[in-house]
Amino acid sequence: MKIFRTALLVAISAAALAGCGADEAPSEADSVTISDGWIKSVDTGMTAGFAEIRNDGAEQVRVVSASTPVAPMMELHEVVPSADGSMKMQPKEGGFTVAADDTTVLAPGGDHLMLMNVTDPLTPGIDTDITLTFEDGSSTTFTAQVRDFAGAQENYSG
Ligand SMILES: [Cu+2]
Repeated sequence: MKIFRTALLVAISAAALAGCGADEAPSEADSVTISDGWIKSVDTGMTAGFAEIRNDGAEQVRVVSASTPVAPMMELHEVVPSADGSMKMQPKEGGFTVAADDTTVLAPGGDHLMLMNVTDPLTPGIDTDITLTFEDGSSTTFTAQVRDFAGAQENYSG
C-alpha cells in the first residue's frame, strides 16, 4: 500500500510539473532555429562567423552574446559606412534582434559574429560549435563549418 501511495505521489508531481511548463512562455532559445552556420577560414587573428537565425515565436528575440571553443573572444558586429566612404565594422549596440516570425541573416558585408584572437588555424572542413545567448539568458548551440571566402574584408574601427 505504501509503495502504491508513493507511486501515486510521483505521478501527481510529474503532472504538476508538466502543467507548469506548459503555462510558461517558451524561452528565446526555444523559439529560434539556426541554419547555415559557417566561419570564414583564417590562420590566426580575427575572422567572422555567419548564420541564419529564424524566430518562430510570437515575441522578438535578441542575441546578446556569442561564444565558440575556437576563439577566446567573440563579438556581435555590424558593418557601417565611415566618413571616408569605406565600410567599417564595429560592435552592434544591443546585439542582433529577430522580430517575431522573422529571420535575421548574418552575412558577409552585414551583421556578423566576430571571432577574435584565434590561435589555431581554421581551415576548410573543420566544424565547430557556436553558442548564442539571448536576452532572457537562454542559449542555443549550432554547428558552424569553416569555409574559404575571399570577399567582405571590412576594416575594424574598434
Ligand atoms: Cu567584425
